[in-house]
Amino acid sequence: MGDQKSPEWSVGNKSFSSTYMPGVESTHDGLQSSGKKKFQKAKDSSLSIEALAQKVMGGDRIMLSKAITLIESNAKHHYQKAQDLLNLLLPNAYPSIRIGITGVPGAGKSTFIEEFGYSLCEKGHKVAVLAIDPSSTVSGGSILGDKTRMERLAKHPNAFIRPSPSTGTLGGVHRKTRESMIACEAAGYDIIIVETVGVGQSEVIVRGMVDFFLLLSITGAGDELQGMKKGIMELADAIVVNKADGENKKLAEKAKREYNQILHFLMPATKGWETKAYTCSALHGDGIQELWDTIKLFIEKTKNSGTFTERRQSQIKEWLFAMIRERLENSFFQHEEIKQYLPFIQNAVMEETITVSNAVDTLFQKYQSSLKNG
Ligand SMILES: Nc1nc2c(ncn2[C@@H]2O[C@H](COP(=O)(O)OP(=O)(O)OP(=O)(O)O)[C@@H](O)[C@H]2O)c(=O)[nH]1
Ligand SMILES: [Mg+2]
Repeated sequence: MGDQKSPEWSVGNKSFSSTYMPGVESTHDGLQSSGKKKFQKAKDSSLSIEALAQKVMGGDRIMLSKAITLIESNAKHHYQKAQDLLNLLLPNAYPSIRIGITGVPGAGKSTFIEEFGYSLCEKGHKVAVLAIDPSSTVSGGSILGDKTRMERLAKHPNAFIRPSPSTGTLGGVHRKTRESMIACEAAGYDIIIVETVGVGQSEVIVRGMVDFFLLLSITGAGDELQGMKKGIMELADAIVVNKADGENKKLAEKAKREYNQILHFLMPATKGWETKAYTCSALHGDGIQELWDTIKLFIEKTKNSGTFTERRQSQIKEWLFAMIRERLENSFFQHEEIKQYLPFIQNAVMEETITVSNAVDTLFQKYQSSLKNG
């Protein structure tokens, strides 16, 4: 299995968020290990978008992988194909439970997802794991990296694991993950787990695309760090202190109590749901069932109260507006006249010969008049 830093369809030399995982030996995740011409092969087989959609909806994991590769592609000519595909898949998306998991590097996310995902697969659920790692350019993130490939889960016939698409704009990664989620749901996956490293803005992005958000924590973080995490704590529907085993068990119980005390004063992330702290040992599988029971109760409660649907709708609305904003911004900054004119305006502002408001007015006049003319 030859690991590589970036698949062949990536643009330029952009490094990838993690080592690109060509897939387990059975290639059941659809990523072939030859390294080269992965997407090319899909094209060579001249599969139409309709046929690809049919295969995805039939639960073919290799085709689901190809579909996601198409969705993640940065190539312009893949964009329309991916949108055509998604239009076919969207009406057939299975009603799923979307769970986000975050935690600092080393908290045990991969170990937890492996254990949790495996137990759900054994119960007959179909579990898809997607990863977002926009922080990787800073931290060299290791989501689904060499160490932990969730091999046991990856081999389960009910599981599908997909590493992070690429670094790049948060908006881009966001779109790709949301659209990949739709593809997984159309393939019949009823539990979608989105993993992200708890650094930077990624938690907010993941919170905005899942029903239940879980913060995986470990002991020894100290009061100072807990204070820092207040923002993240307010996003979480459950805080799980992992590694509650051996000598660490007592400390984990203590951390749980402390978290519960803090949570008492925070705004809950979900209307009508009290966020609580739990302990677990992902390594030994302790506390995993309790957590699943908690998630099931959460889903039942929020579905009954209407909060579940409300949140999904507001998430989709936010996605729409985020994409509009992103497209407007690109349209403005990539506009030829703006590109030429901006450096001069910028200088003028810095030299304080014109005001910022004046500068913005001038730029927008140019932008809008060129839109009208052409
Ligand atoms: N004792 C104990 N160790 C654990 C537990 N869960 C994970 N670990 C260990 O903690 C280390 C990190 O676990 P990972 O699952 O790779 O953590 P991660 O959060 O995915 O880390 P990154 O991918 O680097 O962000 C590994 O050595 C695990 O074996 C647990 O419940 N108990
Ligand atoms: Mg990991």
